[in-house]
Amino acid sequence: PQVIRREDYQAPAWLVPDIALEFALGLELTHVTARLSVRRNAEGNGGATLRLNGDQITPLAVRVDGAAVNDWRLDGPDLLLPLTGDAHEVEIETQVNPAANSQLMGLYASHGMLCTQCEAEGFRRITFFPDRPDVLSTYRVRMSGDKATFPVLLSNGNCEAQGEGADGTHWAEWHDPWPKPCYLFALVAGDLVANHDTFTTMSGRKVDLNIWVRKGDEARTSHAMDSLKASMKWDEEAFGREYDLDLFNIVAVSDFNMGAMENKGLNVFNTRYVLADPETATDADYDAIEGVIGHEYFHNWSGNRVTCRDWFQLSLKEGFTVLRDQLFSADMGSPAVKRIEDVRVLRSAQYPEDSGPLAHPIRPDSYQEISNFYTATVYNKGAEVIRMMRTMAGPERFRAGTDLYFDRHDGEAATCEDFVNAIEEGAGLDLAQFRLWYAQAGTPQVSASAGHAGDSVTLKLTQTVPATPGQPAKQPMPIPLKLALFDRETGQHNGEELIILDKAEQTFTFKGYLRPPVLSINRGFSAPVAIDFERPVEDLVFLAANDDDPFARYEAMQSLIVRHLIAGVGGSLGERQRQADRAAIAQAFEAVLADESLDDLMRGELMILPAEGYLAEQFLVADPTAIHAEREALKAWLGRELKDRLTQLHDRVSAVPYSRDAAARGARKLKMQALIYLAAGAPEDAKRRAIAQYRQADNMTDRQGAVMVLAGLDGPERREALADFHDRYSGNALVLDKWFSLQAGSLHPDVLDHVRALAEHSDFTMSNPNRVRALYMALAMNAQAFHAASGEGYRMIGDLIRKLDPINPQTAARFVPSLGRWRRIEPRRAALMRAELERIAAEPSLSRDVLEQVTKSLD
Ligand code: HT7
Ligand code: ZN
Repeated sequence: PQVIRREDYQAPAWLVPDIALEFALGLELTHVTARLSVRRNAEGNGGATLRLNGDQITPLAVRVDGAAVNDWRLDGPDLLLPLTGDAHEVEIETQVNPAANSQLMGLYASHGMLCTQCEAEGFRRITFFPDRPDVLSTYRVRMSGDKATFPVLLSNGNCEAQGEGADGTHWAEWHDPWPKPCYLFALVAGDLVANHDTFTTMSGRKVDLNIWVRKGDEARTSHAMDSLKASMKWDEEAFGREYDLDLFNIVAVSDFNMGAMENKGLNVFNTRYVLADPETATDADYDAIEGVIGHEYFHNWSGNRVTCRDWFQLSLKEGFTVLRDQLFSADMGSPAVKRIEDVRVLRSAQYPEDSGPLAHPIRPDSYQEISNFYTATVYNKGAEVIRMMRTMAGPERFRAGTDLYFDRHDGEAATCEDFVNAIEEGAGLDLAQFRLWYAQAGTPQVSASAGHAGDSVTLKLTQTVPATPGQPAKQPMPIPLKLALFDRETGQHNGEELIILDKAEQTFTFKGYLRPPVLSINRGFSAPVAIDFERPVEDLVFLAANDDDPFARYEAMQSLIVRHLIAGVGGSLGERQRQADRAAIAQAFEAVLADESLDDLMRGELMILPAEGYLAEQFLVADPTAIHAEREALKAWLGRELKDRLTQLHDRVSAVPYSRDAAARGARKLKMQALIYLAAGAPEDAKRRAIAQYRQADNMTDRQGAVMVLAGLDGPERREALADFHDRYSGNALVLDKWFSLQAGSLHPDVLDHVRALAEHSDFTMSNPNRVRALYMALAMNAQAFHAASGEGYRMIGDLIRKLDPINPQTAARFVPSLGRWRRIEPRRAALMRAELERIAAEPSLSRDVLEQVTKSLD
């Protein structure tokens, strides 16, 4: 397989300042004419031949400066065209069958509409073009099609003309004044209706906003519209960024490989991140919609106005935009809860990448298939790396840095190095050593030990960055750690400090402490590192009850539980210690339940047990069944021990009426947490409560929570609730996805049988990525079922990958990492996982996507 390397970058030999596209639209046959004005690039060093990328297309006709030519040739999927001068008009005709496009890349049909997905390399499936992000063009698009099938015709920019054609057709012409790479091109044609609104920008320009959906869905777009307007305003205030067109369109599509796409002026969204009402969307769904709408909107500057030079720079736009959407969501709701949620995602999705066979730096050095690099590392760790710069500079100086970055690179295709340079200059930081964060993979491990003598505290810190594939030895990186030293009697500290650990080993001294203080370190999760700090249980109980940094409080609670579970799984926990640990954990829970200074959203957060995946990360070689059993045992013990408190809690929060305000959302979160513990410790009681909650539910958060609990328990109530849930929402694809996920992710011992039956259900289809993920991602993340000793869970995921690969390779490849972690799993299961990977590798014609992930996982 061909390996693309970052160090091989060469400027494009030819530029394409303008392109005119003409589409004669049809669901089964769309004819495309592309007119490219091409100009030799003075900075490129290519020859006279123009290379245009293609993928599964053939040219029907090629013309240069108006005359048909036949001296072109195909080089694999690409078209090579010899040119004599420095500037030409190149015209190429192609045709595609959108209905047959099951990969959902390029131009495809979804429920009778046509839409495009061009990032990263989908444009080459529509027409021949230099499909690379550093070739920027202005686009004119004319499309025509049957008016009854495609009453709405959309593309980027502004609609400049439209009219009627012959035989019931109509047409529209769109022009986007902003030069853009082809990955930001979009076209949508279909029978859609819009929720329309307007936004007035900070300079007083009125922007028309439309959210386009299928008829009947328009009533479920108001939260998305509110989120869009809030995003536009926030980006003006927080980053000084104003929207730059008179129109902003969003289209919701039910067949989509990812969450959404930031095409210029025409964002295309997975319906999942647009449609919501209280009856069908949970509070988590509402939050996700706000976050993704913000994310795509913020790309208008971080991604579109300043784009990437090449795909190795992906984190330039994605890491930065994730940080921007995280800051936005924090400002819209609870910053403390948002930070905890973001860290939970990082630990459960990114840490395993960093410690597995697919580990890569946030700016990778090579790839075979770029779609495999839309990862939690590039996105979420990328955001953490930029957040560290913000922490070191402070928000104002960081803003000066981003202002400089946007000013300096507006209209350009930039690099991560350009970004760091701008922050360095604008914020006044020295980031020479910090650049290692872009180059080195792996989660740094920091060990801490503290000593006390006289009035001095000495904190000794060491750091190591683990070896990762292709990177056996690492250098120390600058790690900004926020800390505070608490007086254990007064419960106060003298103010937060920021220290930078930038050597392999360093000692920091703090004076003025007559008693040994309690150390709160990595407050706010100021650095994406793992901290190992041996300390007495009492200190963790103290911080869990007293720390004024909400993240640190959560972290203390988690550490208390993590160390107990690790000892339990490792077999080093005597009965006396088990009882003592449990008492300390129960005491911390009691404190959380009783603390009136906490709001319920935060209280709910503090009650969530560490995820099994995160616990598995703590072991070099993990036994997932033992981790699951130990975690469930603690949950059940807490459910029994705190039964009265939990039932009171469930009663209190059940009385809070539905609303979208923070208090009511907090109440629903606690309702769920109370039920989870009761289901483990007092199942009969939990079952009664869940049934009542299901019957009384006037919103999806409560209803889904109740079904989730019932789905894990045995008995007729389980069957009845699931049947009712299915029938009630039989026409709603997004809720049916929940129905599949709830069963595949449940605690029920027969999950594998359930998944097997669900795969045969008439509502299941391999052609819709949401449905595939709903069933199989939930299974792959359900440790108890996925890691069944028989290996059946592995077999089911392996079978899925092999069956899905010819249909949708991108989605299939996303399942490989679950099997790829075999080296970190106990030997018997590891052998079964590896065997499954080998079975996939033996398939005769694997996609590049799956092949890359499988071979790297077996290496
Ligand atoms: N920038 C978008 C990435 C994306 C994508 C990538 C590969 C294949 C399909 C895709 N759909 C969207 C999404 C984002 O991060 O904003
Ligand atoms: Zn993005």
